[in-house]
Amino acid sequence: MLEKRIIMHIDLDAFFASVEEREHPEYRGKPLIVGAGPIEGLKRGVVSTANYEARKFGIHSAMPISIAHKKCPEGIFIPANHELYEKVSQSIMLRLKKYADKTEQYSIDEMFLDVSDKTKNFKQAEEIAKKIKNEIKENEQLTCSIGISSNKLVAKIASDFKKPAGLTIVPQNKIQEFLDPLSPRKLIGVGPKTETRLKDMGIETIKKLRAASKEKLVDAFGVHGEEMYSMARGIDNSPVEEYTEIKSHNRNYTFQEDTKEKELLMKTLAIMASEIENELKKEKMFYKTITVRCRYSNFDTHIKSKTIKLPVSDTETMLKVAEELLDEFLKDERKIRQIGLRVSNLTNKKIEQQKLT
Ligand code: TTP
Ligand code: MG
Repeated sequence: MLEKRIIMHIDLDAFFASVEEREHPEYRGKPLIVGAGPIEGLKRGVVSTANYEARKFGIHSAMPISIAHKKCPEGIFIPANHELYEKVSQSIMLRLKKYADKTEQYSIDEMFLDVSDKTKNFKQAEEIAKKIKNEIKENEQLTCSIGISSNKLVAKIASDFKKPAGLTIVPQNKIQEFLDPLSPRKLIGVGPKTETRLKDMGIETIKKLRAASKEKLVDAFGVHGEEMYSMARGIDNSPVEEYTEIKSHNRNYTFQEDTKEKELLMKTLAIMASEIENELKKEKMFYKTITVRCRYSNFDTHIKSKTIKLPVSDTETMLKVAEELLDEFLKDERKIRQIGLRVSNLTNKKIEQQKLT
C-alpha cells in the first residue's frame, strides 16, 4: 500500500550522559547523572539527564540533584558540558540531513525527516532507519531511537515507545490502536497540569480522550482542547520544515497616481501597520525598529528608521513613529510613488508595553 507521507523521528538515547560515557569510558556501566547548575554542594542544581543505569534508581531529568543523590549515593555526578553536546549534536544533525530532502531539527537531540519522496513504503523507511542507526553508532558511538509513521505527532510518540535503541513503526491503519492505550501525556503539549485536569475528568488514556466531545474539551481547555481532540485521533498535518527565524515584517504599496497628500499616505500606512501587527501577534513577537521606505516619482528611493527603547507589538507606536518619519520625507517637494513600512529588531521577549517617550 502506498502511504501518503512517511515521517521519521530520531531521538538520541540519554544524550548528554551518552556523550559523557563516550568521552570517559570509566563512566560506562555505572549510574551517571549529568547536572545543570551547581552540583558540587548537591543542593541547588537539577538533573539534566541520567543514563539508563541511573534511571533504574528513579532518577530523571529536572529532578533536584539533592534528591537524585539520596536515591543513588554511589552514582557519578558531573556538570553539563553544553559546548561539547552542541558540537556532537551539530555533527549528528548534518549526518541525518542527507537521508531526506525535508528535515527539521526539533531539539538538541531530535530530528524529523520526511522520507516520503525517498521511499515507497514503510519497509523501505525501516531500511533507512537501520542505516541511520548504524551510521550514528559507528561514527559517533551513540545510540538513538527511531519512530516512523505518517505524521510528526505519531512518529515522535513512536520513537519514545521502545527506548533505548528502539525502532517503532506505526503505519496509518495502526495509529489508533497504537495510541489508544497510551496516556494523554504522550501527546505534544500535554504537560503534568493538563494531565491532572484530564484525570479529574476521568480521562486517563488516549482512548478515553477520543471519547470526549470536542465541545467538552474546548470548554475545559480552549484552543488546546481542540488540538487534543485531533491529536487523540492521530491527526497532524504539520509539515516537516526547518524553523526559519523571521527577522522583519514589511509591506509596500504603490499608488496609482503619485501623491503628497498626508492623509492618504497615513491611511495607507495604517492598513499596512494593522496587517503587520496581526502577523506579530500570531508569532507572539515584538519589534523595536520601525522603518519607512519612500520611493519618489523619479524612482529615487530612501529609507528612514527609528529604534525605540523597549519592544512593543502595537500599531499605535508603529504609526506614531511612521508619521514622524513620513513628515521628514514630505519635506521634499517630489511626490511619492511607493511607500513601505517595516518593523525589525524582533524579539519574543515579553516586556511591559511602554508608551513612547
Ligand atoms: P531528552 O531526549 O528528553 O532526554 P535524553 O536524550 O537524555 O533521554 P532519552 O533516552 O529519554 O531520549 O533530552 C535530550 C537532552 O536534553 C538530555 O540528554 C539533556 C537535556 N535535557 C535537559 O537538560 N533538561 C531536561 O529537563 C530534559 C528533558 C532534557
Ligand atoms: Mg533523547
